[in-house]
Amino acid sequence: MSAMGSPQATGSNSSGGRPPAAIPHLAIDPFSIAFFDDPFPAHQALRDAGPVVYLETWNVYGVARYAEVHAVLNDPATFCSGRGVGLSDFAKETPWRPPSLILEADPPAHTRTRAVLSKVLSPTVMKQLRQHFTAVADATIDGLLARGSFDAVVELAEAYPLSVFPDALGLRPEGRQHLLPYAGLVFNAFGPPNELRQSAIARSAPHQAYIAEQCQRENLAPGGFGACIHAFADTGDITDKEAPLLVRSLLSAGLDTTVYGIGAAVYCLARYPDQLARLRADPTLARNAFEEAIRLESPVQTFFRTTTRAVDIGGSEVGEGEKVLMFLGAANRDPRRWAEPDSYDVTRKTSGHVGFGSGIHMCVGQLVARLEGEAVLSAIARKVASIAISGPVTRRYNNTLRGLETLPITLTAA
Ligand code: 8QM
Repeated sequence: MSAMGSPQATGSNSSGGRPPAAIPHLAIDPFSIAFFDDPFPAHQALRDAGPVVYLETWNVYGVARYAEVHAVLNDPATFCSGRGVGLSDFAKETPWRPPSLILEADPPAHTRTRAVLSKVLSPTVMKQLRQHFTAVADATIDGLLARGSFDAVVELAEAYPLSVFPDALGLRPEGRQHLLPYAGLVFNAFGPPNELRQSAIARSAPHQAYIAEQCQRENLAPGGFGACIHAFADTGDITDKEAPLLVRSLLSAGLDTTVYGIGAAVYCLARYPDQLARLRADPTLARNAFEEAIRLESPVQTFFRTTTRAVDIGGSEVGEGEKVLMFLGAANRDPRRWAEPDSYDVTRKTSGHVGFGSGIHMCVGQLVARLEGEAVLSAIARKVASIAISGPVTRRYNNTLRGLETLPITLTAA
């Protein structure tokens, strides 16, 4: 890595005249159950091995330090998305579904679709949703306080986004049971052809059929995100063919991510009662408390890029057409960047975390995610006195998403 922290084109001076450094080869499989169960020692090994590593299990490069992850995210011309952001290289393999017009696209095509989704999910639109999202969060927490003990994954982390996001999108009520399985499939499919990916794809047909149908204009209620996307086909910003695929992006990325984000935040508050106390003392910390949970747990753990040319990373050359795995979760806990990286601190300066990515592809739905997270944590701050873990916590395994299968908790009212 150069002093400026940005990957350099190879050629003269690319490594200051020094010979290229050997790239450490590691046997770590970041898509194995053992890794998912406890990724943190492996994250440290990946960061400490060097600025770039080679992962022998899948024949890809990896970056796990904050500086390199940030640099790769912010050089989309060298580290492209158009060949896929999973392990599969779309230049060599047929994608499992038609590529996303935003996630798996590069400028200039990406710039146009991104502009449309930015307008659909703009601050103005969030203002219109805030009152409803807040009221539903308050009612959800009131209902859970009345129950006392429940599974926070199903009854809160899944229930709340399911009660606001599909309606905001304009989906009909029937068939919504396909939404979470479809998203689980999308995130497993970014991974290698392991059991998680292969079994998800094998079971995918009914979920894919449901999603394709709901993306059609006639199935999206007026005033929702979906209808709003289709309206941009009338103004010529996108074509009639592109609109359904952009709706598909919201159905792929808009629900499970916030489920895992809210789950992460509740899990943090349950494990750090002192931080719940600080949040209760100042409920305006809700938005930052959610952001800090995104940093600490990094619901989206990894993404790939593909090199468009030979490039110097940290003094080592990586050739053209190579997959580079970015460990967002490891970067978000890199002690080179963060003080007390493994602690949950609701007053931490979280800006610069890469849990939503960084650069031109940074989460286009981040305002919706933050609105949901803030609404839930604000309701907890105002209404909940304590959160106790009251049963066995189990992990859910996914090639890209980090989160829990079950989180039994008991709430007491303020
Ligand atoms: C992940 O389909 C898509 O456009 C899409 C799918 C998944 C994501 C983003 C976009 C990053 C949240």
